[in-house]
Amino acid sequence: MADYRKMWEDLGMDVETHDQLCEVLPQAFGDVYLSQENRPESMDYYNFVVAEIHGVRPAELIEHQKKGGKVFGTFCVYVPDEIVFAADAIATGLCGGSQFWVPGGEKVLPTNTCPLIKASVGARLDRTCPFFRIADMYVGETTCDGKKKAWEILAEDVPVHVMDLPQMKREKDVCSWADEIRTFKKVVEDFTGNEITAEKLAASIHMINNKRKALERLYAFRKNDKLPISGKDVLLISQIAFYDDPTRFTEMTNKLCDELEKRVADGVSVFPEGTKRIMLTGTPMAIPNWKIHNLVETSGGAVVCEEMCTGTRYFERLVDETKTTVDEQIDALAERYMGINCACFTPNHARIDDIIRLAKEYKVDGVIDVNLKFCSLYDVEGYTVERELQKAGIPVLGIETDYVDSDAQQLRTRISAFIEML
Ligand code: BJ8
Repeated sequence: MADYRKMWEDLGMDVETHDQLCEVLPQAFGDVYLSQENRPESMDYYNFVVAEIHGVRPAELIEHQKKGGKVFGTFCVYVPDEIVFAADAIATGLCGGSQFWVPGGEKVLPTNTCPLIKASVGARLDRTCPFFRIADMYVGETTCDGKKKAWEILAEDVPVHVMDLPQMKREKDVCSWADEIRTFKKVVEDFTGNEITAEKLAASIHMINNKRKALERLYAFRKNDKLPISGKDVLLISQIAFYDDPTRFTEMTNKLCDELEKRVADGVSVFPEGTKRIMLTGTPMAIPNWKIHNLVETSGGAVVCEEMCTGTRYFERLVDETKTTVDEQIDALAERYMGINCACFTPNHARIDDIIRLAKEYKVDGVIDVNLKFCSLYDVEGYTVERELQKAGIPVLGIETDYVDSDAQQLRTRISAFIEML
């Protein structure tokens, strides 16, 4: 990695502790990613983004701030990035996916809190992630109890705006989410000093839709019998989608898809024939959480789809681009975002329908329901997910894990046994 020490110091980071992360990440990335054979050449871009993860993009964000622009940090796929970009600001995902940040979170949160929340709080309070330092404002939401309370702790250290997400999907709930987006628009306008016009919002809706289309195109290659790209690589791309420049990301992902098209035409597969096709469903996998994909793909399986926020929930369905007033555009945003099926909603049958539909579309042999420890939403919903999958005749394995590696061996045994019986 190039030398970003000065930048990190200027951001007020704890550079020495951060050095420890810089030491382990390349090794982990090398073991999980660079060890794969026959990767598409266009993965070089994403390799570069990871190699420079705390350098290149943070430097771009700082450049943007120097020109008077603002940066908003988000934690959930319900928060509409379109509003942020329409105010000439930048949105960047902030969810922590590494055990490295967990002890920092545990200083202020109960140990039995989900690792995603602990890592996110730890990354801020320990000053060991540039993205968490750079974001001028955090945007939280009322999805789960742990997050709701974590915003109060973070708000003591950084401006936080919390969006009140309804937890049912009646018509009045969609209207209430539209109102919440209107309030968010006002907050963003006041914070940036930039007005969000219909023209600007139309442009940002178009830009984010294009990103969704590129991801949809990428995922479609995984429906092929011969898989031109590994599940691990697609996970990495999904994770990078949360913080890369959206236009560049779309361009690079489409370029990769062009290469994959050729691979399909040439009959290239990165897995031997007969490799079992696995779909993952459950809680999100924030970067650098590659654990389960790595276990599946080194135990005789291939991950062909993720019904997750780092997966299909992030890109399925577009925002209607035909609306011409800001009011109508916001209604269209509310419609699209309320179509995401997170376990924080009740009832949430639509998620089960999604899982079964995706299992068919991606021709999966089995589903692994992966839940982060202490996420009671997905844990409880796992009961219905697993029962309905069994009813549909789709084999399912439920697992609970967190960011530590100590359970990897035990998980490998269970995952290998599951794959073997498919
Ligand atoms: S839309 S999944 S990104 S809330 S933090 S709920 S794992 S206990 S992340 Fe999420 Fe939005 Fe839903 Fe997706 Fe559980 Fe942890 Fe809560 Fe979590």
